[in-house]
Amino acid sequence: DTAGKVIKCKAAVLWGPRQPFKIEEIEVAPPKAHEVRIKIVATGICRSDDHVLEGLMKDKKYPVILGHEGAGIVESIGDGVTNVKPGDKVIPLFLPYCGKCRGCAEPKSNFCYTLISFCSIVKLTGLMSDNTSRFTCKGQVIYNHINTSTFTEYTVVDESSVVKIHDDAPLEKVCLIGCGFSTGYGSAVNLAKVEPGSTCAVFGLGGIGLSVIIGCKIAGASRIIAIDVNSKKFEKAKELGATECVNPKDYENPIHEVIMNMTDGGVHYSFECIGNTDIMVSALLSSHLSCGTTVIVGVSPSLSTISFTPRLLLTGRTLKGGLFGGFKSKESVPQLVSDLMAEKFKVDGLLSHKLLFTEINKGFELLHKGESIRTVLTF
Ligand code: CND
Ligand code: ZN
Ligand code: ZN
Repeated sequence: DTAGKVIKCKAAVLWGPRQPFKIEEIEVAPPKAHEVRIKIVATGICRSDDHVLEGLMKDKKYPVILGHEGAGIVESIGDGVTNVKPGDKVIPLFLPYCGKCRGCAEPKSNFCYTLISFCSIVKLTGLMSDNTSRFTCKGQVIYNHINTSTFTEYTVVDESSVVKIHDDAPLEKVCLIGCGFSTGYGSAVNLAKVEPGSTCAVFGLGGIGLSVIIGCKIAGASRIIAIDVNSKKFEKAKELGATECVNPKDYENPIHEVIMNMTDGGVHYSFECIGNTDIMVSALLSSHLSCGTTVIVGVSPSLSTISFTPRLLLTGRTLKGGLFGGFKSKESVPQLVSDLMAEKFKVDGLLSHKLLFTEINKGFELLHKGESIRTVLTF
C-alpha cells in the first residue's frame, strides 16, 4: 500500500525550453487535503504542451512535467476528498470546476476561477493551491502544468481538477476527452452553436481542428471547409466530415479571399485551431460580414497581440473564444465518456500513433514533422 507514502516513479521532465524530455526518477509526495494522487494509464500529446516545449509561454516555470490530456486510476486521496476514491477511473481536468466560484455558478460560463490561482491566463504558478509542488527530482522542485501534469507515472491534482468516469471506460481512448476531442467538438457545438445547413471553415487540422470538424458534422453543417498548410491532413479531414480541403500554399491571394470566393461572401462559422495570430484575423475575415461567428480555439504565444479594424465587427460579425470547448469540465467529461462508449461519436480517427511513455520524444518529433494527429503514450 502506497497511500500516505512518497512514491518514486518515472516522469518525463522538461528541464528547460527547446530541450528533449528526460525520463527521470522523481518523488511524488502524498496528496494533501483536497488533493488526489493518480496513476496515469494513458496520455495524449497536445500542441499546448509543445508551446511550452518551444518556450512560447514566457512566464512558464521550468523544470516542469507537462501533459494535460490523460486518464488514469486514483491511487490515494487526501483529507476531505469526497468526489473520487482509490481505484476509480478518472480524467484530470486542465480546466478545473470547483462548483463554488462566480464562473462555476454562471450557467453560461465554464471558466472556473480556481484556474486563476493555478495558472491565470497571464501568470502560471506551476504549483498547488498552497504554493508548493508535489514533485521533486534530484533534490529540486519540479513544477506542474495547469494542475494536471500527465507525463508521469503518478501525478497529484486538486480535487477540482479531477473527475470520476465510467468503470469500463477504455483509458487509451478517453484520455482524448481530457483535451483534444472535447475542446474541438465543444467549440463547434457549444461556442459557435453550429446549426443545420450552415457553412463552416476550420483553420488547422490537428487533433483540435479535426474534432471541430466532427462537431460541425454532428451539428448538421452542410459545408465544412478544412484548411491546412500540410496537405497530408486532408484525407483524415474528409474521413471525419470535411466537404472541401484547401491548402493556402496553392493560392496567390490571401486565404480569406479564397474562402470568401468559395462561399459567396463568407462562412457562418470559422474556427482558428492553430494558435497563429495572423490566422485568427484570416478566420475573422473569412466569416460572413454580418452573421458570421469566429471562434478562437488556438493558444497564441503569451505576449502576442492581434490588431484589426473594429469596423470588421460593426457590420455584425461575432468574435469569441473559449477553453475546453465551453464545457463545464466536471459535469461534462463523465457524460462525454459515456457518450463515447455508447458510440454517439468516435475518437478513433484522431488516434494516429500509440507509443510507450518512454518514447515521448519520438511522439513530439511526429508532431513537429506534421505526421501525427494524436499520439497516445501508454505506461
Ligand atoms: P496541431 O499542431 O496538431 O495542429 C495544428 C495544425 O495547424 C497542423 O496541422 C498545422 O499543419 C496547421 N497549421 C500551422 N500553421 C498553419 C497556417 N499558417 N495555416 C493553416 N494551417 C496551419 O495542434 P492541436 O490540434 O493539438 O492544437 C491546436 C491549437 O489549439 C494549439 O494552439 C493548441 O495550443 C490549442 C489548444 C487550445 C485549447 C483550448 O482549450 N482552447 C486546448 N488545447 C489546445
Ligand atoms: Zn490541449
Ligand atoms: Zn469554480
